[in-house]
Amino acid sequence: MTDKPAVLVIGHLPQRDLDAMARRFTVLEYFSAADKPAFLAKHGASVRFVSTRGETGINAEQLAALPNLEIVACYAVGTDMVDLAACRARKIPVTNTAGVLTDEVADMALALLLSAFRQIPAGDAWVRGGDWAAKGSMALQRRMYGKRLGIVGLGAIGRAVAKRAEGFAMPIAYSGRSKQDIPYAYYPDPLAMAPHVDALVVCAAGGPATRNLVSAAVIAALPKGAILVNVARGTVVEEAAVIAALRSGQLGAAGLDVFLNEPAIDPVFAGFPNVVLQPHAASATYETRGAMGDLMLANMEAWLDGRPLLTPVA
Ligand code: 8YV
Repeated sequence: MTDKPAVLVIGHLPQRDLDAMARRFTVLEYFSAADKPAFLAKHGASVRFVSTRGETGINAEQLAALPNLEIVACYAVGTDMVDLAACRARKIPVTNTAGVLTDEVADMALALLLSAFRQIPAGDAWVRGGDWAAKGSMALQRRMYGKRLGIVGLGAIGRAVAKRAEGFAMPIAYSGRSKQDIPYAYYPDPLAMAPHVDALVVCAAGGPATRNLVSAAVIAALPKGAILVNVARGTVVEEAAVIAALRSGQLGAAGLDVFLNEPAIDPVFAGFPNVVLQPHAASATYETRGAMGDLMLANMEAWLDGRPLLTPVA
């Protein structure tokens, strides 16, 4: 028997975080259970804490199986996969890892943007595959610096993207619910912004409020050949419209870190040579994932010790 409180670990975590958690909690590895309903039925009543990832969240059915749950701690900034309404109804606080991954995700957005403009992976393949020696120089690519950038969602990550893009002399526009005290061009929605930018970077939070925010109409309103980068959530863009626009050339290139149905994404993406793909890895460095694990645990320990939560989600 142990008097450590039980934490249900819904999303897979690095061993370092499981070990750190085990010092003060009884770790229940739901993520590796073969029969998840049976695992919940067996342990559900003992669970006081939940740890989950952005991709896994926690749904109403899982919540219902945890009658003594006190808190949900997310290893992510995005909590769109957490049933926040159900948590609110039961007064279960939810925490995220806001702040510690902002710059990492912004770095990935710029890497994807540069890769898409300059077709870095295609150049790499050109060298590796022997085309350089056999056929000579590869086709010219497009310049990035000085091009007009539109940011969909100017939260912390959007602002970090803008800061970096300033270094590339890119005039910056943004769309969002409200105008901010910031010297970038403001548009109330992506549709109004689209004709005025050469590249769109999607940084808006996921969830029902932003589903298909970057719609077929938005994509059609971009200048022909525009570039799309998504480091937010697959749900924020109308994916079928992205695929159609890549086929037609309306989108000239794309850099995508997030998709619908991860990790079993639409296989059509792998067939586009001008699309740079990442496996939802924008925050995936040792440094940042370490900081995310530490912050998630710090929130759990704060709750256990009766101290204020560090990063509660409103
Ligand atoms: C992570 C993320 O890939 O923070 C988020 O919202 O999507 C990413 O940082 C993920 O949540 C880690 O599980």
